[in-house]
Amino acid sequence: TGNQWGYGEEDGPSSWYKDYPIAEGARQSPINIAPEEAVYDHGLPPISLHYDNCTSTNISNNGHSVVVDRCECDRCSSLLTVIQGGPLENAYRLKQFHFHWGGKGCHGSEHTVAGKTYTSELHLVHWNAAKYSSFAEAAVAPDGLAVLGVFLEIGDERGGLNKITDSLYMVKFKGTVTDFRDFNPNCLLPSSLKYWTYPGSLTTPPLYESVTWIVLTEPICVSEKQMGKFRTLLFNSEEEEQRTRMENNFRPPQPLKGRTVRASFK
Ligand code: 1SD
Ligand code: ZN
Repeated sequence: TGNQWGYGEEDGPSSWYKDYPIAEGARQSPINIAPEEAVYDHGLPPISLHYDNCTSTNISNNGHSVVVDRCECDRCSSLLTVIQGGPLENAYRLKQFHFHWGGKGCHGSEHTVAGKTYTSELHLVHWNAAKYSSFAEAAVAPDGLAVLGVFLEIGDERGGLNKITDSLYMVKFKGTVTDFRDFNPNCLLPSSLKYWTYPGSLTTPPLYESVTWIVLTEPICVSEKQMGKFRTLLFNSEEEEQRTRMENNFRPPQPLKGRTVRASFK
């Protein structure tokens, strides 16, 4: 029954531990970030991001979120699309990005800041291709993944997001996928790259404790209309009779268990 997890009453985050006992592990994500308790680390370099326009990517509905996947062919993999610096020992390659969001209102993020939730959270998932030979191998290693988290809040429209929201009608159902070309995730980043970092996990089953989290402090603005388009997606496949809007696909904050959150800024 390993694939039966979701965000509903029966199969939601509070029941994940039954199939995935690591849900109660020592470095689970997300967390509430308490800015007062974060430790400024003057030895933390800035992060640097090099994202190119990957020509062949696709966008899909995996039944839990909408995901933009990069092509893994040699040509695309040779392009330098990486995050480096900050807490990372080497360059981590971008694999995919996806979002978590709420229903109407201002909850939906996974990480919270001093208890504050945001409307949505973007995750750019990278893997340590310098050390591991595949994403799957990296995903189970303590230093295998680096996920960059960006908060979204309601305000002016974010032009760069339209290319994504305009494609969502194509991936309304779970299991659907369509081409998504020439998109550069740079257009979804805030101007400041100030961040918090801590050791954590995937926020969805299998909840592997393999993620170095890098959460940007500055949110980006998106319009209510743009967020509304995410909520037209469905958790269900076309064959299923049930139709449940894809929303509230976030895991709530998990216990810190003695971990230190470091800040790149004073
Ligand atoms: O939710 C994603 C999940 O879709 C998958 O991409 C996984 C990586 O294989 O990462 C999680 S998350 O921890 O980035 N939320
Ligand atoms: Zn995520």
